Amino acid sequence: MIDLRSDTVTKPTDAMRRAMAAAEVGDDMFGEDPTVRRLEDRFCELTGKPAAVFVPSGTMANQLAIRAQTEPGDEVITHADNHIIHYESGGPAALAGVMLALAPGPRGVFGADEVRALVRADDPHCPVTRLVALENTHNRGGGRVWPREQVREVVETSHALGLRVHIDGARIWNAAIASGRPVAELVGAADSVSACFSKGLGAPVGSILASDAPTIKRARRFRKMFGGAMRQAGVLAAAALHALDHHFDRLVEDHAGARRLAERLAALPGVRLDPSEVETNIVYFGLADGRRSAPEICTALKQAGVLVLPVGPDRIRAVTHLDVSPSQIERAALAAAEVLGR
Ligand code: TLP
Repeated sequence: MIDLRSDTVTKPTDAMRRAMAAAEVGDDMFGEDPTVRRLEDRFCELTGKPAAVFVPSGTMANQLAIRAQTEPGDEVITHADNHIIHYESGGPAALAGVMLALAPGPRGVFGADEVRALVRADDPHCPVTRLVALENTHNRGGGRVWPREQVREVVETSHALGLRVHIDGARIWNAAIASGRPVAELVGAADSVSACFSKGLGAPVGSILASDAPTIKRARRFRKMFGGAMRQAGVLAAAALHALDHHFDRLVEDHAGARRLAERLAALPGVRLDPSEVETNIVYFGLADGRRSAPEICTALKQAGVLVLPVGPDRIRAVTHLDVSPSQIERAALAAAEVLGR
């Protein structure tokens, strides 16, 4: 099976497993796991933020960022297509008790104007707008990289309005490789940033949140409250450190593979896709002719040995990663030609 459903499906390599087995560990709840500390320090260096906390998942990193930077009843401005709305089980409402104000914009990106339009007046009738949350790369936006200038504008405008900014950087690594810029530059003056080691970097578990020290202190309390404080988590942090050392630069291969796949798909009848929009490792394509639904096409592709994800009635997602080789991408394109050409 060629599994293109997500970059979360990667399995730890033998070298990663050896690094995990050799990890020095301690009780992280007592702040005594040296490998977790090393990973948190490394992420601080990468992002230019003073403090970080290792967590089990990207969802928890985002939810801690929201909970730590808001109070119940506050409002968070975010793009209507962001992961925190669609795929975090209603966490912002359930865990932080916040409202979400939805910004429009092409493929997951919005600008300073949208922030200005959505920020609430200082009026006791209204919720308090407290946080702006953006996502880079943007998952449902087809792995789109936020233009750096636009991040800067949104952050500056938000700060001028007294709002904090969180970046869901689950795939910030892909954004860095695609734009050729260091992570710290992409994050800029945003107040918090999360990132995942368990997606394109290929670690089995683990995400992280960086911010200023008081925010991370608060996030650590909520991590405990949400059940995400771990003990000898160094075995997981070791996988993440190994991933940063060995799987970061190679993301360029995933991006090339996604572009090749997109070009092949775009040439098929009834497929709606602009390959020039594929900047990183995520390819979404639409089914234009209405003959078969996305779930039907996905079932047919599965029978041909290729797993992809239906995202709605006429949209499908394919994601490249560490565990798909160039020849497997070629085979997936051939299978798609066979299924969609029928
Ligand atoms: N996304 C998963 C699914 O939940 C859709 C995927 O397969 O892409 N932020 C972004 C932008 C993400 O894409 C994801 C995972 C997360 C956060 C959450 O990470 P996890 O799965 O570790 O909770």
